[in-house]
Amino acid sequence: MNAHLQPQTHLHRVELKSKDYKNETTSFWCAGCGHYGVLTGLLRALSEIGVDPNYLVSVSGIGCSSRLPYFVNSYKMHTLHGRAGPVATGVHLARPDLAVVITGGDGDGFSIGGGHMPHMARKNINMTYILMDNHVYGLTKGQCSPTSRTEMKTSTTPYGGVEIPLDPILYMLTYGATYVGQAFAGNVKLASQLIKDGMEHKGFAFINLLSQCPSFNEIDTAHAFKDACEQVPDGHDTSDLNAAMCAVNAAKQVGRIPTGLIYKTERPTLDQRMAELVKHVGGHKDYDLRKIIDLARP
Ligand SMILES: Cc1ncc(C[n+]2csc(CCOP(=O)(O)OP(=O)(O)O)c2C)c(N)n1
Repeated sequence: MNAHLQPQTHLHRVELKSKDYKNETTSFWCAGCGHYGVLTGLLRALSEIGVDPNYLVSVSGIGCSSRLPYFVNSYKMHTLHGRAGPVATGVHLARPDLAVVITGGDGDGFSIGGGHMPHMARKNINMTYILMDNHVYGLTKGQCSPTSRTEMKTSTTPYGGVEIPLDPILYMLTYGATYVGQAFAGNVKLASQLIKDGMEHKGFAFINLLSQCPSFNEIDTAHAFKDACEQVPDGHDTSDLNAAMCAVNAAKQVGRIPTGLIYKTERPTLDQRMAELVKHVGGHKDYDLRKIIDLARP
């Protein structure tokens, strides 16, 4: 097996400042957008880890949030709406020695891309997913998203919503993500800490960053997010799945948003399991494609 096809055991590291991870493209979100906080947090985390940009791939779908890779000094793939996950999975399986970071919005991840989310988590694919959760479709000018609060009036829900919002944290806990954290995007210190730990974690790391949209979400302002966010209590056992779910539910019941590291566990990753399987069957097999096609013929 080529060296670069070996499962990733460590990140390739260099010593760089966070500004070195910012490329020359000017970031072009609206003034006051929370996505700037996510970008700053990511750049800081990359510098603290010292990720080598030559071994870093940022992948996104479509949305304001999905523009983030444009601004990062890394390899990047700006893919189809909702399809960052499968593309990133392909990158990771082809080159497990690369660090793969997905960034995208709540619409991209949980509407059109919703079918992919549980599978990245349950397969424990060794990549980091940063959800830039502004509770609205920003790029297309303010439609309701799966994380929109019911009372929020949008262009598609002018009288308020008729559904309860999806909770990305409970969702990821349910489907087996092995690292789950949440922060307000304006809390760059916490956001970068979670991203750093998530990228160093071996497995699927999901980080929900609550990011205000000053143009199309009037209720979840920076102040509202900041006020509602509450660090999980001291002594919270981050290795206990039930405790994690209870902590989230308890906070939600009193209108709070739990932040910090919510859950972390170790489980074999997809690339580890695939490597074990290949070893078990005695190495990669050469298949005669013609025979397989013939077998599939009616
Ligand atoms: C197949 C397809 N359907 C719909 C769209 C239109 N579209 C582009 S971005 C977007 C939603 C973006 O919202 P979100 O992912 O929450 O990101 P934000 O812009 O809020 O950061 C939609 C519906 C599209 N580009 N492609």
